[in-house]
Amino acid sequence: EKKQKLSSQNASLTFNIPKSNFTDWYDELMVTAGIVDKDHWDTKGMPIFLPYGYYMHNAIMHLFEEEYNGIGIRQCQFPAFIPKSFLTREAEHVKGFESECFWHEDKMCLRPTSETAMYSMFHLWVQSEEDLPLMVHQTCNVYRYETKNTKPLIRVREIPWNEAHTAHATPEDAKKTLDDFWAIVHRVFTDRLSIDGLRLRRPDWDRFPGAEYTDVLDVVMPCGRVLQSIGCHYLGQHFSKVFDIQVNGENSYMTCIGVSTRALAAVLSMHGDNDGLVLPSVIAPYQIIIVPILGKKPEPEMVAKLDEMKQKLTDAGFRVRVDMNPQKRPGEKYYFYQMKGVPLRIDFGNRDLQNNKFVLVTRALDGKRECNLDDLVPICQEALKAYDDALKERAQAHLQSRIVDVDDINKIAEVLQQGGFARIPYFTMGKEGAEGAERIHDLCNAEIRGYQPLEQQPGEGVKCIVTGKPAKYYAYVARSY
Ligand code: PR8
Repeated sequence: EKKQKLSSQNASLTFNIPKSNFTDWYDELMVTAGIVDKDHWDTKGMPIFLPYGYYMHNAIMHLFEEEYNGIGIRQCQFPAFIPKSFLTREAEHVKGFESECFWHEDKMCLRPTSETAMYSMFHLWVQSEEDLPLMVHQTCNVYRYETKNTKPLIRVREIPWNEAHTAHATPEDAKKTLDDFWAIVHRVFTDRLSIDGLRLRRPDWDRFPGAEYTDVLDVVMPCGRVLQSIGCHYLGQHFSKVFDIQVNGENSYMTCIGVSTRALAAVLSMHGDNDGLVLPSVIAPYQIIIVPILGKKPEPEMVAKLDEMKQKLTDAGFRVRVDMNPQKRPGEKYYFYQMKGVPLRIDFGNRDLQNNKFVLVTRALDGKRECNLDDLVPICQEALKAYDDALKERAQAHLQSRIVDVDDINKIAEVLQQGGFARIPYFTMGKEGAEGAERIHDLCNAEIRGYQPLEQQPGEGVKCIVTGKPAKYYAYVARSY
């Protein structure tokens, strides 16, 4: 059975796990749709990225790379091994990461993240004012010795990602770059990938090791648990002090941001449905599949027309395929491409050839339409835009429906039954708040994920629902991956 699944050419594959059973749906779809192979490689948390899945991850990385290049962050590539003496230099950083490192006996580790590698070079590259800001990014793999349950794309030990790192002369300049990062995250996640999440500032007890503060993008998954899909950190001078990155005696102010295969996991989970994947057009390996309805022996006229259609669509910038496989019935092909999440399908038979028509079916939206073949390109352009917009609307409505205000600690668990966030008034995000967070955890098995830095916080008279003290923040509580 496994062997059969490996062949992505096998168009008889259908997918029939309801999304309401999210864990099985996700695990099974990863394999059936050809995203990863986790069953034939015996290393925990390191699945093989198959071409269909890798295309999409790579497409997301390119979206970020282009955005970063656009604001002058230049791409580079550092070695995967980090000398122990570098990793251990920033005290909090090493404390946070040493148990997650794959250590090599030669006093090195595989990078769990690249601050210490890059900043040991920033020390050399920053000599004078002209060298600031120094901004680089790299697309690479990092390695973390994850001990919790691993899960394809979501929690892996070899993590394909992109990380950007910047150093600035002033805190203002560094923080402006953080604003740029969030604008980029919005453009990529919301405008292009049609998904949405909450930007949250993590409490002090849950910061990135070595950061002054940490902002994340938490996406509510279909099962109701949240997934941290972006980590964006203000490092202040923590690293520049110990790596001696300075100009005229002033240590630099630093930032970093990382985006991993979790972005793809969020996209696939959010948009998919009972029939399989539903892909936003920007990452779909092919956006249009043409399924001809052929007789035993296709007429030359038919073949020529299909070639012409494919060419026209390709010239207009679409990624298109024609499935000429005579072994499979059109019905089998429909199910297969549905499962693969191809946004648009064109059915084309002899009758259509004679009438100068084609039939257009949009994935996940209702209805089949008969269209005039002369309008092939504009109709596909419109249909694809409407499709991406519909996905975006659906995702935004999903997020909004998953935020519920709660004013009684005993009601949090009930609200979290349906998943998403419970928003509670809370007294602090400082380290002294950790105890109350633990109480919440014990009571309802959920975490304080943080507060929205751009949201209006509670006014006078609002009380923390855990301690009864004046509430300074609206804290978002959720169960997470
Ligand atoms: C940093 N330093 O490291 P971060 N599997 C998949 N994705 C993961 C995993 C994993 N095991 N662990 C983390 N991520 C900073 C920023 C350079 C770049 C994803 O930050 O530790 C999560 O989405 O927050 C996380 O937010 C992101 O990588 C960046 O990791």
